[in-house]
Amino acid sequence: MTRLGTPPTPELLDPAERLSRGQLRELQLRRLREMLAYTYTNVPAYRERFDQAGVRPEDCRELSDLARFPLTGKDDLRAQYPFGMLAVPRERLRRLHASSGSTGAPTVVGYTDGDLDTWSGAVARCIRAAGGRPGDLLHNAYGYGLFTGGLGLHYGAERLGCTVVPASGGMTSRQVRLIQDFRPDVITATPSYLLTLIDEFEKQGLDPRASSLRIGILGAEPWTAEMREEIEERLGIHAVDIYGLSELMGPGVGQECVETKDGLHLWEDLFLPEIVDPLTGEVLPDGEEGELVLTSLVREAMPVIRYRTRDLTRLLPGTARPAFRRMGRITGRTDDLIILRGVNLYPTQIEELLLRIPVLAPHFQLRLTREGRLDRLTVRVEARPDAGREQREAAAEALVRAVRDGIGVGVGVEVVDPETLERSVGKIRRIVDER
Ligand code: DLL
Repeated sequence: MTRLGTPPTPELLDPAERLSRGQLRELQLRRLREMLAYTYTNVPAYRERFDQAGVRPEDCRELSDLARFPLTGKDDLRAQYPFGMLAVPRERLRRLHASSGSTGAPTVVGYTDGDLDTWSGAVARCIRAAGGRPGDLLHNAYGYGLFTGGLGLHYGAERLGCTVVPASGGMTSRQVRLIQDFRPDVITATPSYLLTLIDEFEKQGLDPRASSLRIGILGAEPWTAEMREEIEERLGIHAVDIYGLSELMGPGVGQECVETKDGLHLWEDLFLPEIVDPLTGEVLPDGEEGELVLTSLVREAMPVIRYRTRDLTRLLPGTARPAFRRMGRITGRTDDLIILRGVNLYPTQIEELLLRIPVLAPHFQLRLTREGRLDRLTVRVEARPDAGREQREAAAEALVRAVRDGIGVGVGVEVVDPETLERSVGKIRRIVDER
């Protein structure tokens, strides 16, 4: 494994990263109370919702009082499309981003100068926690555009003092060339796109492990510990997880520290996390798995109170940054839940199982079909390049067994030739629903 950067000395950290847990909680309460009042005054849609629920900003006297306020869903934001959630006049926005809108009206996110500043600061903090340092060369392969990944990482890296290569997603063979020629230290990409890049290195006859890269900052989609191992092994880097969502800002809500690699520290001076039961909305204690709900604590253009992320995880105590709680790896999104003959399963569970079978490559798709009244799931997965027919058959059987024993449901497995499944250039779509 490549050398691990030394942990940042205290003077390298942001003032907020040096707070004690007690000081951080005081800061959170002050900011939360201000944020509730600001939102109530400036966003009519929130004022109505608070009034309907019979709560006023001044009812929040301690952090746990937040549970009295209504939850906000994606539909609440969509209902205000495009600018109804803004707390400032449109002229004060410096930038707009939007979610893809593949499942309805897109959600629009606006940023003031102040918001862009907060965002760059948060992302700079992430890159540093991942082991990046001023002066590093950073190859940014997140997509540029309305998606927050490209520009979010870009300005955060500049803020930290890195040299940024704004590669964006796609044109993969050229990206390999740029990496060979510019010799970056850090790469930022979705894990699925980084795999595409690693494959391209090999296709060009290059050894990915011989590249200059030391660190990968990977996120925007669910990935497993097994996928981390695959990427670290093949590229010879430290791969760490970054989390965020456009509704709250973009990338930079949470980051895994390279020295511990034990889940993502949430920057709780900027975002207040809660975990709720996805069905009842009831707040769950730390350690229990449920849906992550986030409240912005520092935001001008578009404050969000108790936003339901649909992401499933749990809250854990801080480690490398002791004051900040961590969240476990996201196990899945409630939207990606597959219910197969009564059994719940997420694509990450399949990823975990198939990567333990050496003949299978980390490229897979889950195809849902219906036969009569029965739903059927077929895992289409590529074989590793050198696998023979018998090995493939044995691997398919092994995966069927692993899913039956591990998840408790029968699936079909089709092991396909290398390079037959569509490659990711950004966020990968694992589920193909043909029902
Ligand atoms: O994906 C922001 C981002 C860009 C994060 C680059 C990290 C790196 P959205 O397009 O709004 O924003 O999608 C947000 O992506 O609710 C999760 O479901 C998923 N997601 C993001 N990061 C992770 C992660 C960006 N590390 C949605 N692990 C979120 C698992 C993630 N899922």
